[in-house]
Amino acid sequence: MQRAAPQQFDRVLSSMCTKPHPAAREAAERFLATNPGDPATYQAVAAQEEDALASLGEITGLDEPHGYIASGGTEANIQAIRAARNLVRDDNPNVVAPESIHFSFQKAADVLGVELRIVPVDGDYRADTEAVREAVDDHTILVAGVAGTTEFGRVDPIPELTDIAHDAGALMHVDAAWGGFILPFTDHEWSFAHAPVDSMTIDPHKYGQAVVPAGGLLFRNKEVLDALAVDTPYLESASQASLTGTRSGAGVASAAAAMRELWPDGYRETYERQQANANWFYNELVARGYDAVEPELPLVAARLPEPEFDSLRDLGWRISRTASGELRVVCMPHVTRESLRAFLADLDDIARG
Ligand code: 0PR
Repeated sequence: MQRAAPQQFDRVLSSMCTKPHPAAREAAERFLATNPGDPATYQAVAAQEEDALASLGEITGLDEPHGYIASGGTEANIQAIRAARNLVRDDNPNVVAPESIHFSFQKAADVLGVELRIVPVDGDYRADTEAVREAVDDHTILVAGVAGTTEFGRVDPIPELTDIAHDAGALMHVDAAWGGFILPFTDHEWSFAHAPVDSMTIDPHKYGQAVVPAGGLLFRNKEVLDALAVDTPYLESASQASLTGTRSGAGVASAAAAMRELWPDGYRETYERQQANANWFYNELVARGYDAVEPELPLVAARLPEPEFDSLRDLGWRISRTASGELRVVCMPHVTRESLRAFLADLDDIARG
């Protein structure tokens, strides 16, 4: 029987997934048949999950982290809103978020029956705090900010947004699904250490270099996590807070292994290398006359004419565009300087005609 070729990563420039760390891959394989959804039966993987949560707590400045390893950022975001909804119990709840919010919020609003109030971003693609302040009201259950936006890699003013949320009696959620393993090495104010944020999404299967699926959901207070729990009468453990029932033990064990291996030095080195790659790539694009957005995190967006974009895709480059049409290049751990050079060489050939 012929086996399908595995993903070749050298031309993948738009994904937020990457090659897992070898230790993560090995741990995943060992835990393939375990189910952290039944921790009393699968005790070894339950211990791995504790370990992963402790690491996530260190990374995000949370001394006593409550939460779990989810299937990804989508589940984590849905669950953060669900927890707020269950806790606050408003008859007409709304969630306020900047337009840079990931599309998983649309799904969350739809499944949970809450109104999603999208507000504009400022000239630098960050949540406009005045617009957020105007949008919140007595029915706001949660305000969300993004720490590392999907399209431009921007960080919202999290401390200010947290004040606005709490003044309105709402919870504050930070979506650091992509940025969470990068931001500890920057000056940004994004974490539990910088503001009394209530919940956070931070995905080991993105910059954390775990295998898919491994998302992270964290809560400052146990009470908020408990708002998600349902009774599990025939299991030995009494309740379950996750959205899915059976979960991937491979994802959980790989997340724990990746963080044991890489936090903090490995992640710091990756960040420094990839930020340098992003800055270099940005300068190269600007030198060629392209209108590019200065990278704050390792993600470069630039205006590229449609024919160039299409030709690059035809050459096998895996690239994507923002909603407003810019090329997005996400400098994930697998993206090398060599590969960016090859991309620019192809772009130059195409532009020359
Ligand atoms: N929050 C943020 C800020 C994200 O960027 C994403 C995904 C999510 C939440 C949702 O995470 P999950 O996809 O784990 O549920 N951002 C990427 C995107 O939409 C996801 C992605 C990943 C897309 C790999 C393509 C790809 O090859 O662009």
